[in-house]
Amino acid sequence: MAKLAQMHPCLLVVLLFAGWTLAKTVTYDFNVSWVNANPDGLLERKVIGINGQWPLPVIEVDKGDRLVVNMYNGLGDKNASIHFHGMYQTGTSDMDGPSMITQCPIVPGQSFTYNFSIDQNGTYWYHCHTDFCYPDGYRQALIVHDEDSYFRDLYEAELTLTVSDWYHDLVEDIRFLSLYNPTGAEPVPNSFLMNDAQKSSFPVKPNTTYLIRFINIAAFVGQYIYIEDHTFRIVEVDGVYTEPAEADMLYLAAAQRYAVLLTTKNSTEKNYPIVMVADAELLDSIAPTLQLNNTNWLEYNASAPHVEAVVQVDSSADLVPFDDINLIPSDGMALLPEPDHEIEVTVVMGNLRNGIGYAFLNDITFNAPQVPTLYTVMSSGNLSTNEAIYGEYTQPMVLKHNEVVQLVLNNNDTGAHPFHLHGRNFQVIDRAPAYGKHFYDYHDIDPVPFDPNNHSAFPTVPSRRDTFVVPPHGHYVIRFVADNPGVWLFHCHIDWHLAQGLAMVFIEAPDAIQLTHHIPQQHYDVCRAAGVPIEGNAAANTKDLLDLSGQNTQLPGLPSGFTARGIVAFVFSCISAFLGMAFIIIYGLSEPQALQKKDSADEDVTHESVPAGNAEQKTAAA
Ligand SMILES: *[C@@H]1O[C@H](CO)[C@@H](O)[C@H](O)[C@H]1NC(C)=O
Ligand SMILES: *[C@@H]1O[C@H](CO)[C@@H](O)[C@H](O)[C@H]1NC(C)=O
Ligand SMILES: *[C@@H]1O[C@H](CO)[C@@H](O)[C@H](O)[C@H]1NC(C)=O
Ligand SMILES: *[C@@H]1O[C@H](CO)[C@@H](O)[C@H](O)[C@H]1NC(C)=O
Ligand SMILES: *[C@@H]1O[C@H](CO)[C@@H](O)[C@H](O)[C@H]1NC(C)=O
Ligand SMILES: *[C@@H]1O[C@H](CO)[C@@H](O)[C@H](O)[C@H]1NC(C)=O
Ligand SMILES: *[C@@H]1O[C@H](CO)[C@@H](O)[C@H](O)[C@H]1NC(C)=O
Ligand SMILES: *[C@@H]1O[C@H](CO)[C@@H](O)[C@H](O)[C@H]1NC(C)=O
Ligand SMILES: *[C@@H]1O[C@H](CO)[C@@H](O)[C@H](O)[C@H]1NC(C)=O
Ligand SMILES: *[C@@H]1O[C@H](CO)[C@@H](O)[C@H](O)[C@H]1NC(C)=O
Ligand SMILES: *[C@@H]1O[C@H](CO)[C@@H](O)[C@H](O)[C@H]1NC(C)=O
Ligand SMILES: [Cu+2]
Repeated sequence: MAKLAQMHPCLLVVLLFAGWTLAKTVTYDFNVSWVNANPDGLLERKVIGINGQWPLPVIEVDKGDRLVVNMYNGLGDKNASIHFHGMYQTGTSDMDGPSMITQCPIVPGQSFTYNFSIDQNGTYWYHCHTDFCYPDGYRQALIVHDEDSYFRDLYEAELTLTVSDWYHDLVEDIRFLSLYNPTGAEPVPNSFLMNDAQKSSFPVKPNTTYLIRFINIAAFVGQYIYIEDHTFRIVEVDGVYTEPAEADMLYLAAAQRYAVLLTTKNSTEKNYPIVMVADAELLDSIAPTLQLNNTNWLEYNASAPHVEAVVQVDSSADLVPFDDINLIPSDGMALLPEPDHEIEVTVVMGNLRNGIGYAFLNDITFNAPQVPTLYTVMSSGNLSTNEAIYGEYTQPMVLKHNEVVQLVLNNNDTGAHPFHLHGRNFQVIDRAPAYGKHFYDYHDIDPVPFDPNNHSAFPTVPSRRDTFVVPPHGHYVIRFVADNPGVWLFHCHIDWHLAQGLAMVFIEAPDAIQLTHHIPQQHYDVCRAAGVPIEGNAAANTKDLLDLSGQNTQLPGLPSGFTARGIVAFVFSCISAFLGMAFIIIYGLSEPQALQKKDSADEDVTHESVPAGNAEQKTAAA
C-alpha cells in the first residue's frame, strides 16, 4: 500500500480502469517428505509429497505477483531443489533451481526460500531438479492467471489437465546408468496418469467455453491427446499466446504445455473420452500389461455411460497431431535478424570405456562442475567471460549481452528429444522432418543435419516456446536474444537422457550477472551443509581460474571396433563364462565403429570410478 500512496491519484484511476490488479506476494510453505500413494491402482509406493500430501499443490498466481516458496527438505535420504519450468527469472537466475548450475543441492534437514516475481502469462509447472528426483512424484502444475489475455472474455471456466508417465520403482532402484544396460534403453513406465490418477471424469456444463491447460509433467514419455468428437482452438503454447489455431489433436513431449479453448456441446446425453495415447516409438520394450491408451472423460452427465475409447491406429506414429511450428504468437514478434552468435551441436548416443551408455552433444557428455556455475560467474571477476573457467565437460557457452543467438541442434540419434532452454522461450525457425506422417522419415536413413544453404524459408513470425522436439535423425534451428543475464541449462527433458549427460550450459552476459545479481546468504548456507565449495572455477580452484585440473571429466571412449553389442556380449559373458570373448569378437567388431571419445589428458582421472560389478554412474547432478 505504500506504493499506492505515492502514486499520483490520476495514475491510480488509470490503472484501475485498465483493469490492473496490484501485484501481491503469494507464499507457499513446502515441507517435502515421503508419503505413500497408489495413483494407478496397481501398486502403493513411496512418493515425494508436500505437507504430507500427494498429488502436490498446484501453484497459482496472477501475472505480476511475487511467488515465495519456502521449501524444507524433510526427505531424510534425498537431496532436492525446485525448478519453476518456463519462468524467465529475470534478475533472479539464482532462483532457477538446477543443482550445481545455479545453486547447491538442498540436503535433508535444510531449507531454501525461492522468491521471484512473475511477469509472464500462462501455463507452467514446477519440478525437482536435483539427481533425478521428479520421477518420484516431485512435479506439479504452475498456473499464471492473466485477466488481460485477449481471450479472457471467450471462456467461462478453466480446467488444468496434467499427463505423465508413472514408475512403480523408486528412481534409486531403477538400474539405468548401468553396465547391464549398455544400449541406454530407457526404463519403461508402468502406467500413465492424468491429474495423477486414471479413468477420471471432469464434469463440464453444456454450451460453455472452457480454457483447458494441458501439461506433460512426465519424466520421459510424450502423449498424443484428443477429445472424441471435439475440436478446440490453441491459444497458448509454453506461456506464449498464439493466434487461435483450430486443432483436434496435440502432441505433448515431456515438459510441453498448451492452453486451448473448447466449447462444449449443447447436449448432455453422452460423455466423451479424453484420450491419451503414449508415444510408443520412445519405448524400447512394451510389456503386454502396459496400457498405452488411457481414457478419462469430459463428463456432461454423471449418470450416462463412461465408455472407453478405442484407438483406431496400428501405431502411435500414425497419429497426426497439430504441428507446433505453425503456431503464430499473438504478439507478432518478427523473425530475429541474422545471428551474431551461431552454435551448432549434434545429439549422439554412445558408450564410454566403462561400457555404460551416455548421451553427448558433439563429443561431450555433461559432467557437473564442482562449483555451481553461477557461483563461478560471481567469483571470477573479469575472467567470467572466459569459457574455459566453467570446465570443458559442462560444455559452457558464454553469450554476450543482447546478441542474437542461433542454435542448430542436429540429431544423430534415432530417438526424438524434447530440448528445453531455461530462462526464456525461443523462436523456432526450422525443423525437419515435420510433425505428422513424415516425422519418422529420416529414422532409417543417415542423419540429415541442418544445411544453411538449403532449407525452407524461415517463418516471418516464428512460433515460440521453451521446449521443442528434435525429430529422429533430423534437426531444428532456434533463435533468441541474449537479453536475460543468467546461467541457463539447455537439456533434453527426458530425465533419463539428462542423467546420461544430454545437457550444456549457457552463461549469458556474465559481466552483467555480476552487476545485477546478489546471491543471498541462504545459498551459501545450503552449500556448506552439502559440503559444496562456493567459489572458483569448475574444479573449485580459486587461485588459478584457468587451471581446471581435478574437474569432473568423462571417461575415454571404447577401444576402436568395440560396440554396444560387444558390451552386451561382454556382460553376457560375465554371466555365462561359456560365451566370453568369442561374443565380443564376433559381435563387437561387426557393427560400425562405436563413438570414439578423444581421450582426456589424464586417462585415470574420472569423476567417479566404476567399481567392478557395480557399474552405476551418474554424470549430471542437475
Ligand atoms: C515436516 O513434516 C514432518 C512430518 O511429515 C515433520 O516431522 C516436520 O516437523 C516438518 N518440518 C517442518 C520444518 O515443517
Ligand atoms: C547430496 O549432495 C551432496 C553434495 O553433492 C552429496 O555429497 C551427497 O551425497 C548428496 N546426498 C544424497 C543423499 O544424494
Ligand atoms: C523476496 O524478495 C523481495 C525482493 O528482493 C524482498 O523484498 C522480500 O523480503 C523477499 N521475501 C522473502 C520471504 O524472502
Ligand atoms: C448456448 O448459449 C448461448 C449463449 O451463451 C445461447 O444463446 C444459446 O441459446 C445456448 N444454446 C442452448 C442449446 O442452450
Ligand atoms: C502476455 O499477456 C499480455 C496481455 O496480458 C500480452 O500483451 C503479451 O503479449 C503476452 N505475452 C506473451 C509472451 O504471450
Ligand atoms: C448449441 O446450440 C446453439 C443454438 O441452437 C447453436 O448455435 C450452437 O452451434 C450449438 N453449439 C454446439 C457446440 O453444438
Ligand atoms: C443423463 O443420462 C441419463 C442416462 O443416459 C439420461 O437418462 C438422462 O436424461 C441424462 N440427463 C441429461 C440432463 O441429459
Ligand atoms: C492403443 O493404441 C495403439 C496405438 O498406439 C494401438 O495399436 C492399440 O491397438 C490400442 N489398444 C487399445 C486397447 O485400444
Ligand atoms: C552425425 O551424422 C553425420 C551424418 O552421418 C556425420 O557426418 C557426423 O559426423 C555425425 N556427427 C557426430 C557428432 O557424430
Ligand atoms: C582483471 O583483473 C585483475 C585482478 O583484478 C587485474 O589485475 C587485471 O588487470 C584485469 N584484466 C583486465 C584485462 O582487465
Ligand atoms: C535440399 O534439401 C532437400 C530437402 O531436404 C533435398 O531433397 C535436396 O536434395 C537438397 N538439395 C541440395 C542441393 O542439397
Ligand atoms: Cu532425450
